[in-house]
Amino acid sequence: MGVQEEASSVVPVLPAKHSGIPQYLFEKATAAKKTIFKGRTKPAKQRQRVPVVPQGIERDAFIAALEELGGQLGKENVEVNDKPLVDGWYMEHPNTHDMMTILDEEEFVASAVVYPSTTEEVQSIVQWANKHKIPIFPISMGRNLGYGGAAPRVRGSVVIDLGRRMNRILDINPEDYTCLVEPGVSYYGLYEAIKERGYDHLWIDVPDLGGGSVIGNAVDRGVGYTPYGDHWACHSGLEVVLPTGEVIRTGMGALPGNNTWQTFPYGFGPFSDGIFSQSNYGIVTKMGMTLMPNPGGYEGFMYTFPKEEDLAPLIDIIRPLRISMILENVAQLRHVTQSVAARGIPRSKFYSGSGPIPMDIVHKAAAEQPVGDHSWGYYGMCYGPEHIRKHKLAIIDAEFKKIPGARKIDPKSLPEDEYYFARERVAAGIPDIHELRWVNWTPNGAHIAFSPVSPIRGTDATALNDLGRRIHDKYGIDFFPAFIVGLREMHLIVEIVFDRDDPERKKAALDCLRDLVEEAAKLGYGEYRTHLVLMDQVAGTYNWNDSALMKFNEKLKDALDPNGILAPGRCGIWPKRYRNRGWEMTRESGVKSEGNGVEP
Ligand code: EUG
Repeated sequence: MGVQEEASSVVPVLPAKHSGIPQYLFEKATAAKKTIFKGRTKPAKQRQRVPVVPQGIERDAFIAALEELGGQLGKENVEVNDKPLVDGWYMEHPNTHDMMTILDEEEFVASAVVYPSTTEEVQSIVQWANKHKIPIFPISMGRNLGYGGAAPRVRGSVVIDLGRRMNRILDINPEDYTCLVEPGVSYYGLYEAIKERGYDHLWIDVPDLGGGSVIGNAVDRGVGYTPYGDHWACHSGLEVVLPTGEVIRTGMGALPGNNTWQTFPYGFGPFSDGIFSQSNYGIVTKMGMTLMPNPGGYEGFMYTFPKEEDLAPLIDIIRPLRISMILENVAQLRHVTQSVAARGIPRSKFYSGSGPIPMDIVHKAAAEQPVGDHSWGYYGMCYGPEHIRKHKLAIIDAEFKKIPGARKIDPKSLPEDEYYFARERVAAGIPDIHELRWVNWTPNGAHIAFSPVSPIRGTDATALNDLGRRIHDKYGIDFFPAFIVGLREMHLIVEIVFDRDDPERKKAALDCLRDLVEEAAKLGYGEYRTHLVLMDQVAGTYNWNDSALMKFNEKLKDALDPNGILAPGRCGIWPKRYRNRGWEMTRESGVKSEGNGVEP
């Protein structure tokens, strides 16, 4: 049997394809694609469980319902998912399943994908779903990688791919520094549009990889690396289709004729936006986003620290500097193992044994790299004209050098293709694709994240880092921690890289994640975001006062979505029709993602 697919086609480019790469990254993306397919051994597989029909409706009735929907949207905008599950890669990703699945690949799959072109069509899809009681699952771009990608939580949901036909930039306002976008606008696309219009005074904030949807990332509360790194905090105004088909505009958007929708997020009355992030209460069809002023200069910097134990004192040095904005951006403090992997060289070139790669091998590999050996690397950015930067950089230098053996890396000593420069671009709001490289660590490289939050404190960093190391060792998994430093908290992002064609390593990764979530909760730590497979478990850790918060969430769900059609189970919120029927995924339920039917 041959490999699942070949790297034959060219990488799709913007603006011809809404999910494409900008021209300036074309060669880099082409090279990335080649490397990824070089490491691919996963064979082409026959579909195992077709047709996919969601529970609660008979097959014939479902097919008739899809035909009815095709009549409304046009046949070409309703696709049945009965073809092979092609994983593709980052730039050519599927919208039918999780390309990095940790379960059997037939678990989290769509029954069909539909493509609305307007908010009105989204409303009609929602009305259709209510009429037939069919679960629907909206995606914007479908690049929520590490957290489930495009896959629905309930097997057989009809995925609404909003991005393919709703990808307009409705406004870029160069005076207010705001924009208004549809779900199919990626960071790549927004960046290109701003350049094209000559708005050099406007900056955007981008995550590590720029292919994600600006809306999708914000509603899942993703992060970027400029001072505007908290995407949800920086949005202003939503248009939302409710699970019963009505459409609302939040904040100032409720006032006809306003010109404040993108500048004042709150409007009047309860601030509703929060319930439409990390939830299943509505489908966001438009979102306003604030843009950053070009600071008039910037300078990236990197420091390395030699010892594992430098983590705690360093974090305690970072905290006051970050809160006072001497450290201005959402920076990353990365462990050396991930930095070694970020060269894109497979792990097998360094180590062929089982169990986690020994640290002496990692240090030896790091010593041969341009940055040199270290345990922790801080990637930061200073903004503004030179005389202002100088002042801040001097304070940072004096503080960081309190750690014995701290080294400031001179960017001029690094080759052009070094990872450092990708971090620098990202912290300057220039989208990149470099971060993908460590996925080549294993054959058929996939990743899934463990993402707890803590205050910016050395004791917390150590507690989470020790916990992570201990549990990774237990399962023989390489440990890739990176602290992403917000204003008063840190997201610890631990990426588990695994071979998605190796059932034993997939099981180890899932068992490891279950332990991590459980043990972190015992210490008082919770996740900021999670993968479909962990949503019930993570939601279950937020259980203060007899799970009062989940009871409240369920009350909202039942009021807003009485038929339980919208993204059932997303973020652990199950509608009444699914409750108490074994749909939750926990350690006990193993790898089975479906429950036993739904209420008629
Ligand atoms: C990263 C990855 C995440 C996330 C935040 C940051 C960066 C990785 C996969 O999830 O939630 C380098």
